[in-house]
Order: sequence, then C-alpha cells, then structure tokens
Amino acid sequence: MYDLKTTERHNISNMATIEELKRISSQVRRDIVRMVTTAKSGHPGGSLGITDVLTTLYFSEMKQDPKTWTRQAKDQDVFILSAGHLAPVYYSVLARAGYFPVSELGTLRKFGSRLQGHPSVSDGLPGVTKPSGSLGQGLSVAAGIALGKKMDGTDRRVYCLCGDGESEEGQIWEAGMWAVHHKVDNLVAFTDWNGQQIDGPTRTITGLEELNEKWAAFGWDVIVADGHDYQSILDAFKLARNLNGKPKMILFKTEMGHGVDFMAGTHEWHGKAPSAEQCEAALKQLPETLGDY
Ligand SMILES: Cc1ncc(C[n+]2csc(CCOP(=O)(O)OP(=O)(O)O)c2C)c(N)n1
Repeated sequence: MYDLKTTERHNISNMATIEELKRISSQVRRDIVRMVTTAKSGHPGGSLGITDVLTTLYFSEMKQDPKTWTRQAKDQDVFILSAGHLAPVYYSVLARAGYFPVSELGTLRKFGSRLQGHPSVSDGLPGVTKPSGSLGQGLSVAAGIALGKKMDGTDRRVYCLCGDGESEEGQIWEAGMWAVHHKVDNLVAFTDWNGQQIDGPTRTITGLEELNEKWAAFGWDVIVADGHDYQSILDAFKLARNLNGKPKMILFKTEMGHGVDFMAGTHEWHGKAPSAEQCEAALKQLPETLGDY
C-alpha cells in the first residue's frame, strides 16, 4: 500500500500546470452548479468532490485526444465513469477539454439533449465510451477493455472512476478478482472516497472505511491520495503508471460538495438541485475563469 503523504514528489512537465488545473476546476465547479440548477435535478455533491481529480486526469494525465477520439481508438487511453450519476462533472470536463461545445452544457437532462442524467452512448456524445448509471458495472467493462488493449499489444491504459457507496455492489469485487487473476496492470481504477453515499455516511450503511485494506487483500496495488491536492493527485497517477504486474486502485480522499460551503461534507447534496438563490450563493464562492457557457 502506498500513502502519498510519504512518497517522493515529482515534477510535472508539459501538461497543465497546477495553477491552470485550479482555474479549470473552478470553472468546472461553476458549470456543475449552474447545470444542475437549470435542470432542477441532478447530482452536484459527488461531482463537486471529484472535480479536482477528473480535471487533472483530462488535462494532465490521460493520453486521449478530443480531435481524434472514437470509442474504438486503439492508440488512446480510455476513461470509464462507473459512478454514472457523476455525469455533471464528466460533461463539464469533457466540454472544457474540447470534446463538444460548452454551450451544450445548458441542455443537461432536457428532452433531446445528448447530456442525459446519466451518460449514454446512443446519443453520440463525444468522449463517452460506455453508458452508466446502474452502479457497479463500469469496473468490469474497464477491466475487459484494458485486457483487450494488452492483447492488442498497445501500452494504453484504462482509467475507471468508482464511488465508495458504489463499492457496496458485489460486481465491483468480482471485477477486482478477475483483473488480478488476468494481471490487468494497465487498469488504473480510482475511487471517490468521500465517505458518503445517497443515504448517509458509508460507515453507517455497510462499514466501508477500510477500503484500502480491502483492495490490498484482493491483490491490487493500492495508493491513497488527497483528492483536493493537485500535487498529490499527479503523484498518485504517476505512481500508478510506474507500477507493473497488478491492477491499481487509487483511493482519493475527497469531500463531497467541495468548494461550496453549504454543500460541503454532507450527503444531503448527493442528488438535489440548488434553488436560484443557493446557486447565486454558490457561484460567489467559485471564480469564473474560462467564461460561463
Ligand atoms: C444498481 C444501482 N443501485 C442503486 C442506485 C441508486 N444510487 C445512485 S447513486 C447511489 C449512491 C452512490 O454512492 P457513491 O458511489 O458514494 O456516490 P456519492 O454519493 O459519493 O456521489 C445510489 C445508491 C443506482 N444508480 N444503481
């Protein structure tokens, strides 16, 4: 098990700087709040909590090109959002990274929109490889695609985001056993370890606190990192890239609702839209950096 508080620090080169990642994340958080407010439904809490990690993945870590991306592209990394309810952060990061026009963010959850409440592939939204929303399935798909990439002889990776509440699903652990058995070491899974799920703190529901020990016992390389410290996030991804032989699970400690004081640290904003006044109050805390859609 690796705890990034104690690992060596690495320098980032040629990708987004930490200052840029901070600026993008602030805009992504604004997008999330505005999208969910306009739609009058959706999931802001988990989206705000995993924003720093997903922004870092798309702007500094993953080898994926919005200009040439297809679902079948063999020469690119793949991202699978297993916790499909985190669609608002996913859509914002994709739009800000150039996969589709940012103006489309305002159509979240509307009839005819490509941005449904959970990601769909039949709508043809660029950047989305797999539909999700029914929890527990994405890690299995990610493991299968990762093994396929190895069989194809490419060195591309598959990244997969799971929720900690989602990890109450048995299929997550079936995928965990399978990926170790097949030595799928190009699979980099990461969990939004915010300690919360739809019904309350995870410890009060199934007692998931020791996720690190559970994944280590399943034979994975486990990395624990701070999901709001960009250097820690970058270090975690870099360490995952440099470990061979086993699938990797990065457990990002995050705060649900991070960045908006009245949403932070509680499950109450798991799946609730802010009122117009709450939206205004939230936006005052989040600097506009790239222009609102
Ligand atoms: C198979 C399945 N069961 C139940 C749900 C309903 N549901 C949506 S999100 C959620 C909680 C997920 O918790 P977590 O992964 O921790 O996400 P967070 O609350 O941190 O956003 C549940 C039970 C679902 N989408 N799919």
